[in-house]
Amino acid sequence: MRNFLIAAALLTATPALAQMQRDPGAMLAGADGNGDGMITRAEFVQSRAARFEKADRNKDGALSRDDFKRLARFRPEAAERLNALIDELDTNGDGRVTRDEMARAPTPIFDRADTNGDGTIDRAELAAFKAQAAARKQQR
Ligand SMILES: [Ca+2]
Ligand SMILES: [Ca+2]
Ligand SMILES: [Ca+2]
Repeated sequence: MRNFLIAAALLTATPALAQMQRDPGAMLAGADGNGDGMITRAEFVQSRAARFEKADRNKDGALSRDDFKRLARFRPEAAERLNALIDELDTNGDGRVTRDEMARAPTPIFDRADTNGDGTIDRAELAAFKAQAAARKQQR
């Protein structure tokens, strides 16, 4: 659960990513790279890597505190969560999360949607996940 919260925090890194966080169902649907209506784990990780490229503001191939300097000025609490995420995913402790470390990171949203655990989110699972997300939104 903690990983899920931290991953969600990462999605707020940029406005485009924040939009995805508000609608994880749309985010999953957007991860369907080959457009066959099903999302494989590989497609999900690939889509996450694309978001990683966007968050890597200084384009040095890793996420670090340097990438969130501007954010830290306007939304210090968001930057704080991102820094916590870096600490969590930074497995070798150099203060940077590389593409490799990101690729190996847990996939809590994917795992939640893939209810039968076969490594693919099929149309029914995606529909169920979206319905769940919508129901949660109404409860708030
Ligand atoms: Ca697909
Ligand atoms: Ca960077
Ligand atoms: Ca499945």
